Amino acid sequence: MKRRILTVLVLSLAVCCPLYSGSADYIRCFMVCGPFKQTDLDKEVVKNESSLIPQEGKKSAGKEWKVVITGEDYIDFEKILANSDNCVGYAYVRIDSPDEHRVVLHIGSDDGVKVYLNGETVLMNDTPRALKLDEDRVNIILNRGENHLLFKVKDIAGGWALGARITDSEGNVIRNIRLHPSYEEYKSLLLEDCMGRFLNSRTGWEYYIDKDASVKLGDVKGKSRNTALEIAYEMRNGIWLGACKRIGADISAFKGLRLLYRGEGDTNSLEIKFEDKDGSIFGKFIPSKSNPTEWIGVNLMFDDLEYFYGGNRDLNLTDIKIHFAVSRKLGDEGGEGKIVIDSLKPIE
Ligand SMILES: [Ca+2]
Ligand SMILES: [Ca+2]
Ligand SMILES: [Ca+2]
Repeated sequence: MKRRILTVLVLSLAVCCPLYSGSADYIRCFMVCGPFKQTDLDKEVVKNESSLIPQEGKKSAGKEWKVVITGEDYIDFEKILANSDNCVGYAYVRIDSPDEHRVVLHIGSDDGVKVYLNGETVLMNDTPRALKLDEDRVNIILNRGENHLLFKVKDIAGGWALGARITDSEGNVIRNIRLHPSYEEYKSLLLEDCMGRFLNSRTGWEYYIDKDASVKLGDVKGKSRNTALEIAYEMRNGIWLGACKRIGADISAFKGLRLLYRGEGDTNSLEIKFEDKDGSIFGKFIPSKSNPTEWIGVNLMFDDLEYFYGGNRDLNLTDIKIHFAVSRKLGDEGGEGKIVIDSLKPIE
């Protein structure tokens, strides 16, 4: 997969971050461009806009096309383009169809929307409105081969969003068409973003400590000046301590997570543990210490994790907690130390 991370934006959910749990197949990945100061949907922002075939990283009217992926049923232009009013933005997706297909395009938008398919206007609804999924339904014909679907969405004030999906005339999902860019291609970026928020938010953590040990989570600079999670601990008379949190994402589509970390202080054992809903705990021991300036990458392959205890012998990856625990094993020093978790990135 070709990934240009810098030009890819990831839309996120406020609290939790299921990769996707919607029931219908809303289009979750688009190429977008904007905002443009314009409120007349019939006025072209880009010359011959009806026939636009954008390319990621290329510009139209001075603004770059970016791939966005969303875990929700719609894209929120206020988040991905700008917190803006009296403007328009484009969203594009290519549809590859094996045959000519009569299908139904369902659209919800905030506010008005104009839709072009293969250069023709298939919908114009210039209404100030809140997002209501499937509010507009349009019968369209997909050509055999590539089809270019372009949405021009206008915002007068407040929210600015688009939700769209394609079904047959009975409302069933059509399985034999392919979308580009696609959720499948970019889903690892959605999980990457989710893991970033998992590490960088201080809410939702549970702590466990032995005797008078202590553990404190904080923010420090990571390897690429990102925010990283710092785990500062004092073992005192205890032999273990840790913190854990639900990641709130289904990670079963991935093979593992790549951990990037460094550690300083006394020598102990760092345990990365995965706990599923029935309490099965699988994990891996790694050193708590590194050369202070050195970042260590560890591939946590789900199939290679050791069964520790609890639950059944299966690790169900659809809803897990991740634990960071430090323990004083035989030969370890106890004492104190700091561990910085830079990132946990999906391995496909
Ligand atoms: Ca707005
Ligand atoms: Ca609006
Ligand atoms: Ca289990």
